[in-house]
Amino acid sequence: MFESLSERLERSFKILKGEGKITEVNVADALKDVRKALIAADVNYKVAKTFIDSVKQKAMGMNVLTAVRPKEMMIKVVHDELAILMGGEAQPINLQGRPAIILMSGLQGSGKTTMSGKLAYMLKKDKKQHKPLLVACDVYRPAAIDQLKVLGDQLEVPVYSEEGNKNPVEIALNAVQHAKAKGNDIVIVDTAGRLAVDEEMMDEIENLKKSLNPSETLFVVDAMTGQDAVNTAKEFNERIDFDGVVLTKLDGDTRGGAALSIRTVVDKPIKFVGIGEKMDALNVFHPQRMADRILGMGDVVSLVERAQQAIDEKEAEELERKLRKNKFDFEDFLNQIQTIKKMGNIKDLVSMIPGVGKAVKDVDIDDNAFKSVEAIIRSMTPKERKEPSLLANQSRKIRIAKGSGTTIQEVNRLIKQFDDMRKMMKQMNAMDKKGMMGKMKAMRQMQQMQQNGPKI
Ligand SMILES: Nc1nc2c(ncn2[C@@H]2O[C@H](COP(=O)(O)OP(=O)(O)OP(=O)(O)O)[C@@H](O)[C@H]2O)c(=O)[nH]1
Ligand SMILES: [Mg+2]
Repeated sequence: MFESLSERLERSFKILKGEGKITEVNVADALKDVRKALIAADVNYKVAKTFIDSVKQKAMGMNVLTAVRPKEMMIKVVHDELAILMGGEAQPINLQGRPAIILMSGLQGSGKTTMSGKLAYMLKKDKKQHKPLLVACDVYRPAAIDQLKVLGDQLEVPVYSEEGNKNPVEIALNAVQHAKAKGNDIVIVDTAGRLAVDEEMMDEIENLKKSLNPSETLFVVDAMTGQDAVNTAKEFNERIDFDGVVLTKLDGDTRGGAALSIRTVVDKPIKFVGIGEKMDALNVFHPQRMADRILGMGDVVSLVERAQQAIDEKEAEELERKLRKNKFDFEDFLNQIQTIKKMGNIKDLVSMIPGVGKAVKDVDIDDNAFKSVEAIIRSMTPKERKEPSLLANQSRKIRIAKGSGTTIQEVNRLIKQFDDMRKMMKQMNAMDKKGMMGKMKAMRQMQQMQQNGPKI
């Protein structure tokens, strides 16, 4: 599903390729596919429709900047609109009150207990040095109390529980008194979940909310449950009017479309996401990042922005001119390496390229890895750099290898790579004369070649 979504989006935006202006006709076609892709990513169909309508309105008649093609422009419009729909900015939790009370709610197995622990850990580590107290209000399963105690021990956070007491409201109120006495400034109340929404559970959580008057009531939901997550959120919200959503298990194979739907359907901010079982696997929710994830295109937007900053327009034009005439030489190669270096950490950069992110996660890319390539080029005479054909001469290669502290094999490999790249750039240039993405592809190719190339 991961791949099919990005591919589908790529395809839908491709329709716009070569169009000078965004018009109703080309946008309608592209957005039809985007809508399907959103639904495949678990976005509620009504939400997807409203979303598409607003993107269409924004995109229509927008004059396309000469530097950016309609396709790229559309990606940015869709991306920004997704982020806006999800709340734009990250929303903090409310910690007013002495103690501040955080009430956790949600279905069975959604991750309430785990998230309670994660929150306690985050707050304890915070520079304000909070002293949280965890409260076990799951009165149905003795194991639930033990689970929280184990977490508390591990985190060195106290856990309040009352064996035998079957009244969660009483336990919670007692816990608040206990916190006051012990100087705990935050009380995190973990509650019992049910397999599905039922009256008993709703009554219980409603009573807890009324009696405790928490500063923050969080609804915890498993992102893997897709559309069900939206329905559950709606039902909980109608009953307890929660303050924020926690989306757990985003480390799984889910696109996160539920985030967009929940935000739109219940109009409550998503505040945290859970990304694993460990206690530090908690992130503050960032709408921008979630938009990247839903689009599944890596961070195309910032990639384009960073590329635009680093590449001097004039330089780029000159490079294109040379490419057209097939005059790309080692001097230009060296310049390209400098440009890539200017754009920042190579691994970061490569991982932002759509479809590449996952692949390079475990690959070790050394930022210094260009060093030997640079050394080899710098050991060439200016004439050799301008006329790579001179390098067919064996004694020149031996001299360059010596000068750069490399071997003749490494020099040979670089020359071969350079030839391959020239061919590839020529082909690409024919396909894509002006686009920024074309240049990005060229750089990506260089980086891939570099990975296989001589190592220092
Ligand atoms: N991969 C992953 N697993 C998670 C995450 N959050 C929780 N889990 C796991 O999901 C399972 C259920 O989590 P709990 O925290 O016990 O869920 P709960 O809501 O307290 O469940 P009940 O107490 O039965 O209502 C556990 O195995 C957790 O380790 C997450 O962000 N990622
Ligand atoms: Mg639990």
